Amino acid sequence: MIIPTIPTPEEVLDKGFGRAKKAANKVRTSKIPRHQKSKKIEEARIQTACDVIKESFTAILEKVPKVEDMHMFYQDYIDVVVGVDQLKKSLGALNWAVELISKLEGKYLFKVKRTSPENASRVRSEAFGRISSVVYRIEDELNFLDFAKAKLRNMPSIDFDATTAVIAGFPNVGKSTLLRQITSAEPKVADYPFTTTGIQIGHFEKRWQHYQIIDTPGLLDRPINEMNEIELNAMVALEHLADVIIFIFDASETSGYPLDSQFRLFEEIKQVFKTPIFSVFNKMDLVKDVEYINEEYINGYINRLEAPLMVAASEGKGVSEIITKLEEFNNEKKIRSRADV
Ligand SMILES: Nc1nc2c(ncn2[C@@H]2O[C@H](COP(=O)(O)OP(=O)(O)OP(=O)(O)O)[C@@H](O)[C@H]2O)c(=O)[nH]1
Ligand SMILES: [Mg+2]
Repeated sequence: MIIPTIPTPEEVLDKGFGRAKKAANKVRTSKIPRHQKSKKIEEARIQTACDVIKESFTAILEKVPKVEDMHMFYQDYIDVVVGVDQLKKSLGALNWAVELISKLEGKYLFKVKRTSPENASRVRSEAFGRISSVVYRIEDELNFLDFAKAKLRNMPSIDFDATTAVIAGFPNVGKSTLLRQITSAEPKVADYPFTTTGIQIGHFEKRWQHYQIIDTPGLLDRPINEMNEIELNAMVALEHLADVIIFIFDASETSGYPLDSQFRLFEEIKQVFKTPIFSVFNKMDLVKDVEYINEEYINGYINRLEAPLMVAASEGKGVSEIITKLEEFNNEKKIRSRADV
């Protein structure tokens, strides 16, 4: 999401009061009769300062896209990353400042008109004091918007027309490795959990059909209300983007998580999202090295699943079978949607 540059209160006021000074100089050198000048100068200063400051805020308000008009994925994404309520509250504060400054502008321009030429500068100084305090009142909100700008700068750009598979599973099971194998995306791969903290997207095309593969952060088998921001990013992608979920098990358990826990997460995801799931047993190359993980042990899990695929993602083994399965899924999806029409 593109949030424009957010100024500090000092920057807003410097700009407003600086431009006001220039406007005053213009009046000072103009041909207005001398006895009217001091009032005209102060009027120009108040008017210009207010206009410039209001414009700083309205420009931001106009540029920030409306969250409620965005796709639900982005709404939830923004909510997880910065909080939609807090974002709206901050924009609301900018609006509040604009309205209050408009009121002060009217009030003090009227005061200058009614006061004596000698008193005009004192009235203007009072106006500037009030304006400054309004701008400082929204300092926290400006800080928050600046933080939101940085956090939302790299919001993932989703292709909502492509057939989308979301890769999910425990941390460290090889999700990003698989994304690298299927697409030309290059997410970071490392031998520790939570390497991936955001959403990574890769694309590929097969028979004129566009596929989008989304790699997500690892999930643990714990309730949603105990999940951290990293895990919630994965949940948001699963909820709003997945036509199909590719659930990766680490069959070797070398990532440190027992198959039992991984299976519980699988069941949970299946229940919560009601989206078709492919189950994939990864790191099969390591299975033979682990003493107790024998055929019988793995079969205990495999028998409970619908035709899981056996792969070794880091070696590229079994990856083409995943792609074929995606193609088949896509063809069925097309047939189903034709039947719906
Ligand atoms: N031996 C073997 N190692 C693998 C395989 N797939 C992935 N790995 C390794 O497992 C580790 C984790 O891989 P990642 O792709 O980063 O795992 P991830 O699921 O994306 O991890 P997070 O992003 O932390 O959730 C890396 O050291 C990979 O090289 C495989 O099939 N066989
Ligand atoms: Mg990863």
